[in-house]
Amino acid sequence: MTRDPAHLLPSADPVQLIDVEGKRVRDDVRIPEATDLVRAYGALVLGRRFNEQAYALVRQGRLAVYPSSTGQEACQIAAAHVLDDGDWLFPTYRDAVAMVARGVDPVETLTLLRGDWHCGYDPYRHRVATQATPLATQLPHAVGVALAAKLRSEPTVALAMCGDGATSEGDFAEALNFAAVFAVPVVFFVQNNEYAISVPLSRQTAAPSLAHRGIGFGIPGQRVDGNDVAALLTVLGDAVARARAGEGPQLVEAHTYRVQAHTNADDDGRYRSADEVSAWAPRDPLLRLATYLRASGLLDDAAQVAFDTEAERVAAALRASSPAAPDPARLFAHVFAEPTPQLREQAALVRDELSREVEV
Ligand SMILES: Cc1ncc(C[n+]2csc(CCOP(=O)(O)OP(=O)(O)O)c2C)c(N)n1
Repeated sequence: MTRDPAHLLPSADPVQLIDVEGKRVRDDVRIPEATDLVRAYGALVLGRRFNEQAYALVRQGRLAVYPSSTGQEACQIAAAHVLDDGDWLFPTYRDAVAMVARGVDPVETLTLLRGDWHCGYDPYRHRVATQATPLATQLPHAVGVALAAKLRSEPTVALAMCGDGATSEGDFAEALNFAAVFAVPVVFFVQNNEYAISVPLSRQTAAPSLAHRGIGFGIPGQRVDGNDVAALLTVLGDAVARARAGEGPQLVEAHTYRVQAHTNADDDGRYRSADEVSAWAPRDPLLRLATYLRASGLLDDAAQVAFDTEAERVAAALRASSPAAPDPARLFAHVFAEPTPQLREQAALVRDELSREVEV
């Protein structure tokens, strides 16, 4: 084993292949095939519409909460598109669009965010783990799946998503260390969107970048422009290929920005300026890919209409769905085989509370 850390060092700047004006840069790095870029663009259009519709459902009181990935859709699409069918995706609460891009039914995707006690879909069908709300807890789970794949000599890669704030959790350090020591095929994909609710990145780390944090674990780090889906497909795709080839865990940090508030329950005006937010508008992931594809003759009005129509079909399906309201009493049903006295007491309190509710 080499002790020279040079090969673990991330690039000084995030890798970018299509700049904010939609122009190709960096001839030395492979750009994805045209068909992959067009497919990614269609998924971006759908992802943006999904985010808008889910946010609207919250305002109508039909969804409990929605942590939007508006502005981060390139990360979402790339995370899904770089995986093979047999791989596993481990998403967080913010990664509904990645799950949809992986094939999970859009209506089922929102089950957790409606406040139900289950995730709403079969995790084994599309190999998408349940969305993790406790920060970073999905990372050791992904390492476990990757270790199992290695022990069984299966070609499976686990891709685990997390935010910049989650990198301060103990689970992040434990997952990276275990993964590196046992050289398992896992890719840790950090969407650095600059904020953990109101806490800025400067309060999470003093490292040169989050990708640099891999060095201490013996994991190579990569930095990529998180609003450039072409760069993401290449960098993340290469990381998945290396993990699959037996080169051990990989850490990829995507530099992006959370354009909307943390959730509908957050007032972001209290901790950041409107100018800071609007400065990210020209870096929008859809805008620059559309400009690039149009200039390259890969996207015309007819193709755009087809993508928009598909996005509207999914938005209409979300609006039309009216799943039964979750029964709060079921919250207690699957915690332990034998409920503890405390749980029984809490369940009784909820039952009592519900019995007092009067129709208005
Ligand atoms: C273990 C744990 N501690 C605290 C929280 C409360 N919490 C929810 S989201 C969040 C911020 C996470 O920020 P980040 O990891 O950057 O992801 P982002 O929300 O920006 O996608 C916090 C502190 C939680 N869900 N889990």
